[in-house]
Amino acid sequence: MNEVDPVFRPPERGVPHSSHWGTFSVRLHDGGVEIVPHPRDPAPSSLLANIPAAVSHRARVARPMARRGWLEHGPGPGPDRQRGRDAFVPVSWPQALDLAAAELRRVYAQHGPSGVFGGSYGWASAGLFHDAQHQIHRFLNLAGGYVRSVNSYSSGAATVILPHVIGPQGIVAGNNVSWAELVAESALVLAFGGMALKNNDVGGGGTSRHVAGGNLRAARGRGVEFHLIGPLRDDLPAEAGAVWHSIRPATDVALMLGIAHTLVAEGRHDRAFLDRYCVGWQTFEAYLLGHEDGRQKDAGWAADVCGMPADEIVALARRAVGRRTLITCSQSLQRAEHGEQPVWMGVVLAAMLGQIGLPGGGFAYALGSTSNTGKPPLAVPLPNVPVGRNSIDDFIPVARIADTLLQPGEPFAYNGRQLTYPDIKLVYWAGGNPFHHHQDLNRLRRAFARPDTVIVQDSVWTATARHADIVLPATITLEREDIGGSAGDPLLVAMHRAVEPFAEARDDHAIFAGLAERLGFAAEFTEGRSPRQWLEQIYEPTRRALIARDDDAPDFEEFWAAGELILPTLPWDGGMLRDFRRDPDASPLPTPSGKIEIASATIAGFGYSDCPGHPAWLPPSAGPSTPAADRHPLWLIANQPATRLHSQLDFGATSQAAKINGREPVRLHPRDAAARGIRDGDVVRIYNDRGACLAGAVLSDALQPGVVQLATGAWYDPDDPAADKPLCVHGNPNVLTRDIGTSQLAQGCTGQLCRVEIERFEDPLPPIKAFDPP
Ligand code: PGD
Repeated sequence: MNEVDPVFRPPERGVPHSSHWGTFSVRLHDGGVEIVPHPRDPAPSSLLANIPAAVSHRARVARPMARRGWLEHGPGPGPDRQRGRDAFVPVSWPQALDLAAAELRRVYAQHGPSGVFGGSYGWASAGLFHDAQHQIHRFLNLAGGYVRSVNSYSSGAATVILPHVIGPQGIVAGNNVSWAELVAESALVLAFGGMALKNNDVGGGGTSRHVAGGNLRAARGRGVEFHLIGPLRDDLPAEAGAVWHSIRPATDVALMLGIAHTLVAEGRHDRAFLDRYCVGWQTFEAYLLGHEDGRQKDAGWAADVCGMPADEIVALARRAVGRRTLITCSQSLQRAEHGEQPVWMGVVLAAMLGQIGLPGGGFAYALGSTSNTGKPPLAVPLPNVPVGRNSIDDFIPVARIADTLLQPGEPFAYNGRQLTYPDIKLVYWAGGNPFHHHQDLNRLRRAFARPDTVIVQDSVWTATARHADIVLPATITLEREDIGGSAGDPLLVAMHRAVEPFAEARDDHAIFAGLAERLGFAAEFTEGRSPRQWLEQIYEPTRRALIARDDDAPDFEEFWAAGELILPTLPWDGGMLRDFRRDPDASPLPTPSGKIEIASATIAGFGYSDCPGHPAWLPPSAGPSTPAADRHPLWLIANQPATRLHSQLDFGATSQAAKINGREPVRLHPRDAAARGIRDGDVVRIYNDRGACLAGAVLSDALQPGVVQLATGAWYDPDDPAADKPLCVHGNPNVLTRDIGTSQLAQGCTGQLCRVEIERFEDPLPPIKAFDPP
């Protein structure tokens, strides 16, 4: 499929703009803003309809605020741990900046940079200059340094395991198998965790063309056979015409082992490929055949674990041989306990089929998990704001934030290293919402009670802002100028300002510039440039690269006036894996052996029981017949929402339209509903030992019985903020999820799965207050 539509014309009217979920233009009306999708986008996202509400919603932070207890008693949580429960007091901008600057000065003087947590994880907004992550890291680097976070909530396990096994995530999620190759070359796709279209709505930084649906249709039209493996039928859209193998949650590795065992038992694995391109086969084969633990991982064994009949496993293994088979692994699979294993085992299965490095074959991590994977890479660099250098190297794996705040000084393992949690006194967050993204929110509340000071910059009253001491109102992208672009999308967008800033909101850059001025490094932070001059400055390297290629290279004024620029892309060449396949000696992989590591001596050397030296079936600690499952028998899948990006714009039209009685919809199988006397549209209480929330029941046979699904992103809304374990009346699943790392290797987020029970909620419905300012 052609990635760049030759008949494309720039939008003729409206203010050009961009978001993580699509490029658009803004038309201004008396009553507000109208969002018009970019004409080049074949399948614009319904998430665009969330944007108009953001312009003046009551959830916007109108002016700087400070927590009363913090103002009156000074930094520190206070003996009553009032953070998140206390009242807020409005303060002027000069006051707010003076307070924040004085506290930064105090903490740096008394505790140094290792007392400041600036990991500040979060998706923020599209726009390469105002990106909150760039701004906060540039600011904190100049302020003296900070404890950073590494990896992401999206891909915590894969990012760490892949370099040990095959190479950096970029080569297996990026320049490896493209959509175009899938359409043209693949014969069979085994999609572990699927390729849900809702996830393809979103591409970090912006996306001008939503191509997944069209490519799936084209592939099916060419006869590509899709198999969806997972407990939710709609994780592959109808256009793929997939065979649905509804296995139990968290058992993909067992199924993969059953397929692998069948290949070996029938002599169908590609021994030549394993010999030439891989190391560690014998070690893994001994495990597979039960020489290690006396247990053959055959199809019968796998069937018992995953619930797919043994004869279907055998049939699937046979169908995967002798044709161009692509194994994909969604990000969701690795966002669970032992999340390293499905990624590693997916690579091993693809190696056993001898397909790695072939067009449309092998293993593709996260193809179909975001809008911008599987598209050709850009041929020129994107505009980029330098963030400078951090004076310290202290870091935490990003999903260990609550452990950090609760357990300062305690040791923990990470990727072969023994590290110590820092003693954080000041937390500064801009562009993220940990009370959306982190697990076990009641535990996170205890963690957020610990530091001396929490500063949050956001445009809206998220639960994170409500747990801060100083809240600084940030603009939304519509209120500022920027350049939109993403490494996986060819359109560079001149994001013009569409509306005036809401109330007293300021750009993150302006807020940090004001702090930098008080702290004595304003000139270093702004380099004397206005935001517009910054845009011109960061555009220049892209333009120079275009000139060097003899491509159309408009100057900044021309680009700005045109509203956009299509950047050249590189031809898809299969990258490092294809070179490796052609000649493994001349083009070794960047793994310790230079080959695909079916067993890893490095990982074995770490001695982690939760991540051994080869892929293995490690039963989840909340699996069948465990105390967790006995008490709360349903698996909850807390996945990405279809109606918003994470928690962003939960008050928007698309997100609100899906709510039931104002609550987030929870899907459950009619059989599970009947057993509990639950009807479609009932408000239900979902609970386990960690917490409870309300949600609106939607009965659906698109789920496996025993599985319920509640998307992330409903704003946390405790009925009684003073309680230890309040009921979230709105439906945030992270009050239920468990706060443990994937393993000692990656320590990634495991928010995807946990055990719950559900009952009808019979009490009077509590009001939703999440969108009311405190
Ligand atoms: P967002 O809702 O996107 O979630 O977690 P993340 O924190 O990224 O939060 C972004 C915040 O930034 C919003 O509050 C928004 O208002 C604010 N913001 C936007 N633009 C700006 C700006 O310009 N300036 C400032 N100052 N603020 C801005 C997402 C994370 O959640 C991710 S990536 C994943 S993949 C995880 N997924 C799961 C999961 O599958 N299951 C569970 N249970 N939990 C998850 N959490 C993770």
